[in-house]
Amino acid sequence: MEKAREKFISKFMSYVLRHHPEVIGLKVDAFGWANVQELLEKATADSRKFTLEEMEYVVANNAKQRFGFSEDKTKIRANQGHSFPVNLELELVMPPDLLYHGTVSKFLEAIKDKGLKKMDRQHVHLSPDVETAKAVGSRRGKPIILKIRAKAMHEAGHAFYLSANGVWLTENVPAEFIEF
Ligand code: HQG
Repeated sequence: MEKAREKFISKFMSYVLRHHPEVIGLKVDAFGWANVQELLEKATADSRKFTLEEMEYVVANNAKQRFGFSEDKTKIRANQGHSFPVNLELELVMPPDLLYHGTVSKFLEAIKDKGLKKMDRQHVHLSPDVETAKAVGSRRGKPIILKIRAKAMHEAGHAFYLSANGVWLTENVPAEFIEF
């Protein structure tokens, strides 16, 4: 598939499955699942027609593994990144000693003051390695990498989850656990 086409489908699916299913009248259940046929039909009605084969290609080849099918492949959902409340049936997992967060300098003062907040999402997103955190921060400018003392947070009672695509999620990161 052409890269531009893949990106268009991935962006569209991210938008409706994570943020605004209502803009195309798509139903998403409490677990984040949408019916595959309904998504294809509603996308077509919105002049954004793509095929099941194209959807399958995007799900399989997405670099960040943003989407997943249900076992019987009748349903699809985003693996993380939602802005509306959704039960992803995430398992509590013990984090490694350190995790990383990529951000930009203009947020540093607020982060030093209030810690990392989930902002418009359902969790704070943390990366398992510096490279990934750099890529996340670069979306907004020159990346600044914060080291998160994840194990110490866990010992202090903070819950950590690992999404199906390898993103570490937690409710908030108090500033005392951040190395600036
Ligand atoms: C910042 C992408 C001020 C935070 C990526 C970040 C990731 C604060 C921004 C995923 C703050 C929120 C998530 C505070 C945090 N004051 N700013 N107290 N606490 N911030 O996009 O982590 O392509 O919601 O540093 O690759 O950047 O969508 O979070 O800059 O995995 O699949 O507020 O999104 O994945 O931004 O990115 P976001 P994020 P996808």
